[in-house]
Amino acid sequence: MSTDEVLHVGRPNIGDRDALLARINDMLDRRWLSNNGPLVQEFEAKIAAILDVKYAIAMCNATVALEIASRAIELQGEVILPSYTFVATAHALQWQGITPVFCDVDPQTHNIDPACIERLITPKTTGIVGVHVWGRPCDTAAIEQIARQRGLKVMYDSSHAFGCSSGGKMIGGFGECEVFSFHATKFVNCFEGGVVTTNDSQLAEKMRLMRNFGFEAFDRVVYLGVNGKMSEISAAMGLTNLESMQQFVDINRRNYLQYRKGLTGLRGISLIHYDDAERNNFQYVVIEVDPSLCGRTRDQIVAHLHSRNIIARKYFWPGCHKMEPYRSLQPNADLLLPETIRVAERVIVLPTGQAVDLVTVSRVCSEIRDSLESPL
Ligand code: T4K
Repeated sequence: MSTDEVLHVGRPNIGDRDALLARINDMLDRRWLSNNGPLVQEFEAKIAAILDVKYAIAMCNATVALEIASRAIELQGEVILPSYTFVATAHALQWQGITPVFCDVDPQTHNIDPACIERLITPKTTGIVGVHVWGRPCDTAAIEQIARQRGLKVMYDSSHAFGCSSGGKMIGGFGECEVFSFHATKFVNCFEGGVVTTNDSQLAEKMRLMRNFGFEAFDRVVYLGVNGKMSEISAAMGLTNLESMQQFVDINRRNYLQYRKGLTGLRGISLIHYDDAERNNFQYVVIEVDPSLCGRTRDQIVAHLHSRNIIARKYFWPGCHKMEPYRSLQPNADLLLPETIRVAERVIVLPTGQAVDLVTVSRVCSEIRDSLESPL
């Protein structure tokens, strides 16, 4: 890749084009473009098999899937979630009148800290939404134990965690349900798409109805519903990408290992670790900057990279609690989120995926080294 070309985080992986185009041709011949078509059903069956869950319900994106899932499990009042997540996790709750209550994270894992959950529980709390940030699993055992003791519902935003495991079990079967994103930037994508997984047949049926306006049959509506359906062309892309899923993981892992080599020895720069005992998708290459050790702030390094056309990202700075409407509604949330603030000020997400080769990874690493060595 030339240094003039802009290098983004989140360039989509593209599977076998001929297979995709063949599926699209068949779809056009069938004249069945949406509304639970055969490609969506095939995609759902494949996701359920990969994740070893009974039910997978495909939706138009993960944000709408989170909204439908949280309504289906009857979350209301206050719900505890991390502030250190993409803002969609909080918006999905707030959008339907639920108050997101922001919980601090464990600085080692970047995931919601179960030790901080209990002190946020009030009589209005109805549930907990864990987020498997970067695909690294939440402490599901601790979260679900708190939930059981306090009579709360649990669901997971597993947008980052497709193909990842927790304690050897695929993420997808924890809590009441889990929500995956298949957005263009995810390592398996449907252009836009989301899937909710669950082992609860009644919940699955309820969500199927809710994603289709609540229609149970022609002219018969049994729930308040919305249009959350996945289109056939999205499922065509998803099915095609699933066929290359292992190849995408291998590329991500190869890039991750090359980053590890290239960043070794850089004081104050640490690459987050993925547990070799688990299945990982390696779709996020995440470094943490310790300014006291490397003499540069995270923002100085990001500015250097951007000046070199490497559009590294500061996910999930500044934390949901600092974004509207939460910033105005909960101006003192900061006080309970010291680790969130620290992590959000240190993280840089680097480019990876099929569009990034080893030479490019080495270039990004040497630009990071230059940013530490160049005069301020
Ligand atoms: N929960 C969590 C924990 C999530 O991370 C997300 C999404 C959701 C929920 C919601 O899932 P969805 O409703 O989207 O299914 C991006 C993605 O848009 C977002 O899906 C993702 N998380 C988040 C982590 O990253 P932004 O605001 O950074 O998007 P944007 O437009 O800056 O795109 C990122 C980069 O990707 C661009 O710099 C260029 C590149 N790109 C993007 C697209 C769409 C391409 O090269 N080609 C493309 O087609 O949020």
